[in-house]
Amino acid sequence: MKRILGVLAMLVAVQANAGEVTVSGAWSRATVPGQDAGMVQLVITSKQAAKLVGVTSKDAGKAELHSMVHENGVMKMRQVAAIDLAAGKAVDLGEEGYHVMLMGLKQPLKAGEKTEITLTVRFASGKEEQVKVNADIKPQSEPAQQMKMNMKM
Ligand SMILES: [Cu+2]
Repeated sequence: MKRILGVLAMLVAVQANAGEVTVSGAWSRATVPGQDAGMVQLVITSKQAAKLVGVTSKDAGKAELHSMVHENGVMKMRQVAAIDLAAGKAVDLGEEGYHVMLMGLKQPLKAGEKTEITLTVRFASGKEEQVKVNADIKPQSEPAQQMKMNMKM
């Protein structure tokens, strides 16, 4: 019994040390020649109520949080200051109409490689957490991905 309690205590300790924020399924599409911007999609979950308030990228001159909105039948992208993250809820940026925009790419996004972004999450307490994310770069022609992009755009 003591041993089991010890194991449980260890598990609890490991969980407490884990970040408050988890990110999964981060991906971007490979760029075509001449394209110097890219989008990253991901699913983010915060244990506490928080907001995604910023993003940086070493691979791009500038990274921003963007929304996509339909306006008179035209899809427009806009920078947003923050994206709400309800406690414990997995937020799929794509499904919510958001994406991370990479502008002024320093090099093409090549399929099979990864691009790293750093997200800034601000909790209700005001405390912030930086979350490094490696997004998989997928080929242009991957059917499943194209389908997804078509649905979003
Ligand atoms: Cu955008």
